[in-house]
Amino acid sequence: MTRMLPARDSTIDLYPTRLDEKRHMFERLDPVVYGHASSGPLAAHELDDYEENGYLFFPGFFTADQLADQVDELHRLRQRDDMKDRDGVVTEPRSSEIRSIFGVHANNALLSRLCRDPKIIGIARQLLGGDVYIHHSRVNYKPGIHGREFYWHSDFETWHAEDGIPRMRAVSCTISLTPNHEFNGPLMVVPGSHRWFVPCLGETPAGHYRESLKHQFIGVPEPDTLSRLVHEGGIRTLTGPVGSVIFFECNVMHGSNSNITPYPRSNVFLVFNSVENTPGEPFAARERRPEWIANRRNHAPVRPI
Ligand code: 6CS
Ligand code: FE
Repeated sequence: MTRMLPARDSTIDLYPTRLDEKRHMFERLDPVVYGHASSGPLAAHELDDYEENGYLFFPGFFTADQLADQVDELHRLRQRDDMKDRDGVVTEPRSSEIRSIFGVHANNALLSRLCRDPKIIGIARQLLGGDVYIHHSRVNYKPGIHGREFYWHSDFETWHAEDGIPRMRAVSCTISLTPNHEFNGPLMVVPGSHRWFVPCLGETPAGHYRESLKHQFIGVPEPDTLSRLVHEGGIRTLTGPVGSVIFFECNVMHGSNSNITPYPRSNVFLVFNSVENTPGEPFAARERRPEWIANRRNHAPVRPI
């Protein structure tokens, strides 16, 4: 059973992390599913599945035809020479290729349309129980040959520590724009891990996001904790064709391997947060992250197109 807390004070730190001494993981204090089967596109068994495992996977949610324009856009953006020096564009750790472009829900007409797809918004609203806004969005390119890994982490741990998101009431959504094979660094999740909060070791350095978006060392689990979660829940590798969609709970432990194949693994990545869970001051960092990664200005509910 999830322990529920009646009071809503968004300045109380319920999930202490970035500590100087190891603390054991503990059960989450927030619900996993906030809505009901009657309020959206997901059936009761899908909500139960999400509650239990922390993610839902829909291979072929969109057809490749439906995403043809977005796939073209992905290649166009990558080839533009003026992209690399912009705010919100992150390159690979050991090459100048683009790793991520942030803010695509706001600054790219074609991709923003995809981000407001009625069924995607319907699912996010149903899981989070009402109005949602986008905390951040990005394209993750994971280029061929030089695409480096995303080490194991819980997204919520970072958003709580560095962005001041108080509670676990957010969901990440990825939409594949290339096939995600078992060999080109697809998403791996640890089913059931979302039920545990894993406090992490180490103070957040100044400007941490510049480093962590390329290679994350702070805000990651200790090896023994990761092993425990994996021994309990196993690992699922989410592979599928262009147009596959994954919804994963903000606190599920996940990561992806590097891509040394010639096949890029590119996804649109969206973070939906409940309008009742907006960020305050960071809980474990000295400074706020920039707007392009932690939206504090526009919490207007996303409206489907
Ligand atoms: O920085 C973020 O918001 C997200 N990105 C990474 C690589 N790790 C933490 C979190 O998922
Ligand atoms: Fe993540």
